[in-house]
Amino acid sequence: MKKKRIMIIGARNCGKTSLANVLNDYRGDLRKTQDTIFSKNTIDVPSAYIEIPWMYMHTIALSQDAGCILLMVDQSNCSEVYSPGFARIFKCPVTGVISKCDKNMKNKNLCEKQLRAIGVEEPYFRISTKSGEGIQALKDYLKAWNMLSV
Ligand SMILES: Nc1nc2c(ncn2[C@@H]2O[C@H](COP(=O)(O)OP(=O)(O)OP(=O)(O)O)[C@@H](O)[C@H]2O)c(=O)[nH]1
Ligand SMILES: [Mg+2]
Repeated sequence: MKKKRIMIIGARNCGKTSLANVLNDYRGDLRKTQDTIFSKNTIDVPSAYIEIPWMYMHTIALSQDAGCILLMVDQSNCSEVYSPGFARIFKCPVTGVISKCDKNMKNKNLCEKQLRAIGVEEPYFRISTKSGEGIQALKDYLKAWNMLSV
């Protein structure tokens, strides 16, 4: 059976690859690419797939290889990028992640509101790959789903 990975979806620059690197225990440079990146534990989805609605079908197709989805909103830049109810198009479980929680604390409630509007249920994970906040809690949650090895 094909390995099911954690699919990471989010807007441009929201911190998808940084989070993927943490979940893959990769400590090298932050590589930039427009392509989908399949790694040990993750599928890093290009931001174009959610910014352009007709590309949603590619996201749905990719999600066949996902055991769960992390849907990210960026606390440092809360522009609305998802259509209402977006999270409900997937068959696998969707978890909300608020990235860059070390920045713009004033946007905390707005990020939570955005996740609710796109159909993601709590709990939400507030993380910072810079300070490390929330990373262990997210890893533990993913381990409990058997999406990360111990
Ligand atoms: N302050 C802060 N910066 C972060 C955090 N995570 C990532 N960054 C920075 O945000 C920028 C974008 O990070 P990436 O991980 O490349 O984001 P991405 O979503 O993969 O970007 P694209 O693939 O280009 O859409 C980089 O400069 C990172 O160092 C975070 O938790 N806090
Ligand atoms: Mg990236």
